[in-house]
Amino acid sequence: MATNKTWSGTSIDDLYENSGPYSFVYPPVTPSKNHAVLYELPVTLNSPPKPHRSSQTHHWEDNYVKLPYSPQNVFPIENNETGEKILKSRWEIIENSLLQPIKSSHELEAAIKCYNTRLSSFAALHYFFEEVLDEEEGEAFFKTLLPGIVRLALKLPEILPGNLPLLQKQKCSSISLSQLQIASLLANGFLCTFPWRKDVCNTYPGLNFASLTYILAPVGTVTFERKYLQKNQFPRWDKIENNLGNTKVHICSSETIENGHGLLQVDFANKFVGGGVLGYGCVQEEIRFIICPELIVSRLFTEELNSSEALVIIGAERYSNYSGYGDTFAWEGDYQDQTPYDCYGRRKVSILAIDAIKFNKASEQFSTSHMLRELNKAYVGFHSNLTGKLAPVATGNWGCGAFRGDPSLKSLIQLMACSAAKRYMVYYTFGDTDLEKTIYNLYTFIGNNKVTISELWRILCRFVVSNSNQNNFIPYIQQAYFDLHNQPTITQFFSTNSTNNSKN
Ligand code: AR6
Repeated sequence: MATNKTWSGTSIDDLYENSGPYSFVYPPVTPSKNHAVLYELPVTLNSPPKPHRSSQTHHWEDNYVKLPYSPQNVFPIENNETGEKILKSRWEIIENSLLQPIKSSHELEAAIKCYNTRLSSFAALHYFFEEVLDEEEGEAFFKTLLPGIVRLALKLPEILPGNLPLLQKQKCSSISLSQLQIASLLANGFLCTFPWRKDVCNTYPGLNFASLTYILAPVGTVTFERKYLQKNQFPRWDKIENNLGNTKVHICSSETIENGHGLLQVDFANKFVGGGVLGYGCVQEEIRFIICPELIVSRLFTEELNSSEALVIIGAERYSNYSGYGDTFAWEGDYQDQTPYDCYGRRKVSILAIDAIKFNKASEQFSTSHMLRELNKAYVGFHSNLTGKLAPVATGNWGCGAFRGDPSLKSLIQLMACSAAKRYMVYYTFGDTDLEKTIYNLYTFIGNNKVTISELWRILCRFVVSNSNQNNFIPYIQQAYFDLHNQPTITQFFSTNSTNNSKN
């Protein structure tokens, strides 16, 4: 039967339980010690939410983002006559420099270097204006777009008067910001007004920022939630008896994660979220951050993720279409995001940043400690204390590109984590139809044999012991399963007849 079907397993409609993509639960926005809400509630979506003012300001303290307009942000200036150094408000210098007419990338460089002397080369920015943009585009940038970015940046004290805490290691905490606040922070990032962070230099040649045309102020909000679990909060993978076949799986070779509407969409992250987005990276994470630039602001306050942590971002809007990948990546115009809002003004889209381990040698990933780390990392991202219908996970070859993992192993690890976290899984194979079949066959085998998490875990661990060749991984799983149950042959692999199974 010839068919153009590009998916296997459970249908997407079945995963949506026939109530469409937007019927899953979202965590509430309730201000608390662990949830900083930087705007006033409730959100109306008629105009940008009003900023929340704090009674005490913490704009220059260790556990907070140091905001450039803080009076404590000072800059040494030399007195021309006496040669003496005096401290001046850096925000005043920023305002004075940026309000001068700026007509070229060289003038922009000079303006920025008045208040940020740590920056080195602007060569890429100059190259972009001189060699990539045509004259008209360059003029439009300096006439219209740049003054808009400057205005947005300089309004930061009004737009974000509250305290912006850091999402620090080993703490579960959340920040909710309005889209306008994020835009203003990004505008400041673009203009390098955060002098105390080295990574801000990498803003160049990030002229993807130029696509941030916030001419109509966005009215929505975004929540950034850092998730952390302590050691004793993880499942005992060698003990849980969940039947993996009960986890519904949809495997698709034609779509990509960002089109998994309503699902918990995985960002194949770096432990420094965003990875190379402000530098030279252009793979899954960077592309996601470029098309949904509100994600970039997470870099301001999200401390490096450790192995039992994840970051979830709810509500980031998508602004761009794209084509290609890596070297062939190209911007393909505006994307009109039609995702509906939740009752807190957030687009109903959740993005989960989890960083896989980068393997130098393929065989390393089969070590028990590495598999355990990856399982726990996926689990901390997938699990939720919410009651209600949890969104299925939209994932794929997590850790299998730049980080050189093996998709078969990673698909099993993610299946186990989904099962333990009580979520279904959508696996996008990124155009790979063979992988679609492989994963479907593995999953069918697991389902037919009612393989449990603990059984699969033990089988995976033995693979290390037997030190088998990585290419034999899939036959190994199947044979090891039969060995575990003393079944004589390997011929029953994909039998749909479960009466052959040793369990019932
Ligand atoms: N949807 C589904 N699958 C995708 C998509 C997509 N949109 N894009 C890529 N893939 P990679 P990693 C598949 O290399 O190995 C970044 O710099 C495709 O098969 O981005 O976890 C981060 O900041 C691709 O080969 O993720 C980290 O530093 C595979 O997913 C580092 O890369 C893996 O994509 C993470 O590397």
